[in-house]
Amino acid sequence: MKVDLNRIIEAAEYIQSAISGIPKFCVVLGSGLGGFADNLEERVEIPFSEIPHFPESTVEGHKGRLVVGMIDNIYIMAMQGRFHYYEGYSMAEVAFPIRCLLYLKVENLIVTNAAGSVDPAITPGDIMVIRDHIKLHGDSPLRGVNIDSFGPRFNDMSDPYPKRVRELTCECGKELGIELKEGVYFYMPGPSYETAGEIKAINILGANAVGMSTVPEVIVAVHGGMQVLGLSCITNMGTGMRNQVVDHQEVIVRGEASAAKLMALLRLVITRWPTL
Ligand code: 6GU
Repeated sequence: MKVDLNRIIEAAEYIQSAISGIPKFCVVLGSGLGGFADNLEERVEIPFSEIPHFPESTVEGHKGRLVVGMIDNIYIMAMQGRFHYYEGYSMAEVAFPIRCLLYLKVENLIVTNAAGSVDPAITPGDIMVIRDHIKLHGDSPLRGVNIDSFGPRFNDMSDPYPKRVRELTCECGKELGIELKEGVYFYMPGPSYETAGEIKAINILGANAVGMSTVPEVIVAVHGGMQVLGLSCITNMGTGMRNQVVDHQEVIVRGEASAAKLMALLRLVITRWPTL
């Protein structure tokens, strides 16, 4: 599917017609983290399949719907499931939901994911606040005709995960007794997990964790001026960092295990955000 402004508008208007008002946040929930949306009050659920032009999520552990509702009296949207490049979608399709959020004027984006560690100091069960990302893969969700109403052709990426948001998150972590790591997320298109050589290279290049999501969405969000927070649930060590292979089932189970921590953190971050 070609992503153009008309399709974005049609999808966004459908979403708008199904909800009441504009959510203050969208939280994108990664593998094993979908449970967060079940805690929303006065929930409205919109399956991706109902939304015009929305791709459909195909991975195990991803539900494929938008959930809108209240958390501590704040109106938010959660994306249960997301799209990945390895499913065969273009980068622009992967980021299509974020374009819809921009059109709806949702101002804040929290992206979560399951990621592998390439840093011995970051271990399974840790939550890593994303300080920055690296994407050397040549494709971009912004490739093609620029939609000037969202942002400039050559957009700034000097501060995609603003420091004030990261600091707020770390304060919330301290208050909850949740230890947070901070680091750089390296994007890999997948679907294969990395070789041991790739994991070593990714570490040398300055990253702390690696995963197959988040960055396409963040690029589009930053292009459109959203304020972004990225959180990685570390589910496993990268290939070659221990004598066990990376297994998708483990990624799902570990994601669920750190989900409780992440949900408590998300909730507090969302309620504290207004004071930014
Ligand atoms: Cl080790 N690599 C990638 N690319 N994605 C992951 C992962 C590793 N662990 C969880 N997701």
